[in-house]
Amino acid sequence: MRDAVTNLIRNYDVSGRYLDRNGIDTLKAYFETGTARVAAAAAINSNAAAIVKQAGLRLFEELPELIRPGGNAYTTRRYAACLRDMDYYLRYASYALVAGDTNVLDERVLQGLRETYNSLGVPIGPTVRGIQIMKEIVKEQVAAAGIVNTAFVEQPFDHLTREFSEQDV
Ligand SMILES: CCC1=C(C)/C(=C/C2=NC(=C\c3[nH]c(/C=C4\NC(=O)[C@H](C)[C@H]4CC)c(C)c3CCC(=O)O)/C(CCC(=O)O)=C2C)NC1=O
Repeated sequence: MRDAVTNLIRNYDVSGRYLDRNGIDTLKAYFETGTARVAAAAAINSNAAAIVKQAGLRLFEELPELIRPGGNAYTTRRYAACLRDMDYYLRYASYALVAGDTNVLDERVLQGLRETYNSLGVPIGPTVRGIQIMKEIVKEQVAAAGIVNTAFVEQPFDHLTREFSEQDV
């Protein structure tokens, strides 16, 4: 698992270089957004259950067939599994926000997930939609916490959906 700093150092160490202008600029950008990253993680932490619940409601309102007989989230057990998955995405996204790096998502979330979903018939498109809905809700929460520029919040959610979608053969 890597964060923005260890990732940068690793890249320079591989070629035995001191940190040059690019490296320093990358570090500066990371530290300058540090307080906002931590505040975003705090906002997610104190609203996590509500964010997941709200995102689930919006998703099932948009795609009601998911919770009808024959839908993948039909039955209480699968409905709960779906919200639990959303909670995983949210929690790991909060880690990635603090780390300033999406590596934690690759290692802990995305690895083998597509295969699992395919074998269980969990539809990827609606899952991606659910992740995007969570992104919107989190951006609202982070803005409500007084953070002006919320663009960085999009990164982990977009990484999850991009990776999920790209591996689609
Ligand atoms: C931390 C990393 C991690 C992830 C991400 C993870 C996901 C994950 N989701 C699963 C199931 C599932 N995932 C869903 C999710 C959904 N169904 C839908 O229709 C919606 C679109 C969607 C919710 C947005 C459902 C319904 C199941 C149960 C499927 C079944 O058992 O038939 C399973 C199969 C085993 C189980 O049920 O626990 C895994 C491994 N597990 C992990 O350890």
